[in-house]
Amino acid sequence: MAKTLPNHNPLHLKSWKALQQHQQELAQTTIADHFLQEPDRIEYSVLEWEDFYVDVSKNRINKRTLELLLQLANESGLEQAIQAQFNGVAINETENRAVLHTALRQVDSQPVLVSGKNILPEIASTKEKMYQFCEQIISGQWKGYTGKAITHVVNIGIGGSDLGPAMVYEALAFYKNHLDVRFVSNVDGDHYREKIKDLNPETTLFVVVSKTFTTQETLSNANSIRAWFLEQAPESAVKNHFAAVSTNLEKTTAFGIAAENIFPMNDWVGGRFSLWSTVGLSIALAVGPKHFEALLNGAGQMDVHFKTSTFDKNIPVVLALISIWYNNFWGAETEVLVPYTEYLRQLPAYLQQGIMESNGKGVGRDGKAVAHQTGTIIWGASGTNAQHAFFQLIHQGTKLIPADFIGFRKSIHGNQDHQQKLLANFIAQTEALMKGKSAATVETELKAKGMDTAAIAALTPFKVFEGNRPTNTLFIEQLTPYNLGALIALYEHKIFVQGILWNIYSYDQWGVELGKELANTVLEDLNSQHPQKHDPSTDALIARSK
Ligand code: G6Q
Repeated sequence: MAKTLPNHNPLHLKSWKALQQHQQELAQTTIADHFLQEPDRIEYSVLEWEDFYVDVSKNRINKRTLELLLQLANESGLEQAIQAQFNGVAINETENRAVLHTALRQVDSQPVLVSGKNILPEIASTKEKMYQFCEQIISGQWKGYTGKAITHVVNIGIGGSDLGPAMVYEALAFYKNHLDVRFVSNVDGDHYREKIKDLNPETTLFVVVSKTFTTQETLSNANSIRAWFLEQAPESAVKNHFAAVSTNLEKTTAFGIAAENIFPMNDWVGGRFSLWSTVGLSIALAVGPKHFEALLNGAGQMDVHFKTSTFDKNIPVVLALISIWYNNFWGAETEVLVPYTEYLRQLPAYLQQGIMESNGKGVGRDGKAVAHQTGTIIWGASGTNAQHAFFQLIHQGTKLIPADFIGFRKSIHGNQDHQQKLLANFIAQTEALMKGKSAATVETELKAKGMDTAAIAALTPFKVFEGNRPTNTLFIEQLTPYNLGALIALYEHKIFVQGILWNIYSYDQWGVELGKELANTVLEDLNSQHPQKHDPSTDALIARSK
C-alpha cells in the first residue's frame, strides 16, 4: 500500500517529538498568558482570504507551536500529497480511485486527467444538461402527466446522497425559488410516508440519488414511492416525474427512469464530497443554476487558496494543524462546531459525516494499526441555541473541547438589532471561554449583590470559570452561495490535510460498507421460519421482532 501518497509513521517524525516536548513546556501557560507574552499575536494568527477573517489567536499555541506544526506538515509530505490529489492520482488506494471533487468546481481549464483522458469537457456537458433540466422545471415549461407544472421535488437518497444537498438547501433557503424540496433518506417507512403524505403526484418530481444504485434504503424508498405514484398515475407518467443521479446507468434504466432524466456521476467523486456533482441536482433545482454556479465558484476559489498559499497563511492547513495539536498532544477527543446562523443548523451533522467517515480509521497507509489518535469526534449545533444547551459543559466541564465559532458579519434579511445581539453573543462567548472568571471577580460580584461573607465563600467555587478554553473564530462577511461553497471546501481540505498527517486513507469507508451488508443477514432471518443461530441477545431480538 501507499504507492501514491507519502507513507510515514508520524510518531517517528522529528517535529512530532518536538511537539510532545513543546506541549509539556506550554502546559501551564494559559491563552491569556500567551497574549501577554506575544505583542504581535494577532498579526500572525489572523488569516484573511476574500470574505473570510479567521482568528486562531484564542488557542493554546504560540509562534513556536505553529512553526513546529508547519514542520510536521512539511515532514509528512503534504505538498506532494496536495499535488497528487489535484492531479487525479488514484490516492483512494483501497478502492483504486482518484479523488476529484475539486475538478467539478475547478475555476480554470487546466486539464485534469483520469486514465489519460481530460475529464473537464464531460463535467461541463453533464452540468449543461443538469442546468437545462433545472431551467425547464423552474420555469414551468416541464409538465407533469396531467399538464401541470412541477411545484415539489423529493430527493430520495442517503448518506452522501442526502446530507450535502439537505444541508445546502436549508443553508441557502433565502436564495431559493418557489420549488419546495424535501428529503427522504431513512428506510424507516414513516419517513417517506410523512414527507409525501400531502403531495400531489401530478406536480411532484422525484429525484433518486444513489452513486451505486444498490443502497437498500434508497431503493426501498424509491420503489415504495413509485408504487404510491402508480396508484394514482399511469406507468407512462414515470418519465415526467422521476429522475436519477448515479454512476450505475444500467440499474437506473432498469428501474424505469427515462434516459434523458438520468444524470451521470463518476466514481472519482466520493459520496460525502459529491454535492458539487449531479448529486447537487436538488440544490440546483431549488436555487437555480446561477446560485449553484456561485456555490461551485466559491469552492473552486477556496481550492486555489489551498493549493497555492504557503502553509502558514493557508486556512485549511492551519485549522487542520491546530486540531491535530489538541487531538494528538493534549488528548482532546472531540471538537465542537457552532455556526451562529440558523441557516447552518445542519452543518455539524453534514461535517460529522465528512470528518468522521473520512478520518475514522485505525489502520495506517502502511496497512498496520496506527499507534496514535486519528479522526476527532465532531458535534455541534447553531448558536445562540447551543449556549442554552451544551455550552455549560464546554465552560465548566472536565473535558477539553476545542471549538470552531462560525459567524457572518452581515445578516441576510437585515434586522440590525438582532444581528448585533447575535454577534455580541458570538464574540462574547469566545472571550469568556478564554478568560474565564476568577474567584476574586465572583466574590466582588456577590458582595455587590449584598451577600454575606459565609454565603459568598460557599457559592464562589461553583461560579468560578477556569477559562483557557480554545476557540477558532471564522468570521465571514455574509452567507452567500459563494461563501458557503468556500466554507464547505475549507473543511474538505482540513479533512484531507489531517488524513495525510495521520498517515491514513481518508477516502474509503469500509465501516459504512459493512453496515450495508450486516442488515441483509438479519433481514433474511426476520423473514425465515428457521433463522440462523446468532448470540443469545441477537436471537431474542430477532424473535421479538416477528
Ligand atoms: C459517503 C458514503 C455513504 C454513501 C451512502 C449512499 O461517502 O459512502 O454515505 O453516500 O451510503 O450511497 P449511494 O449513493 O451509493 O446510495
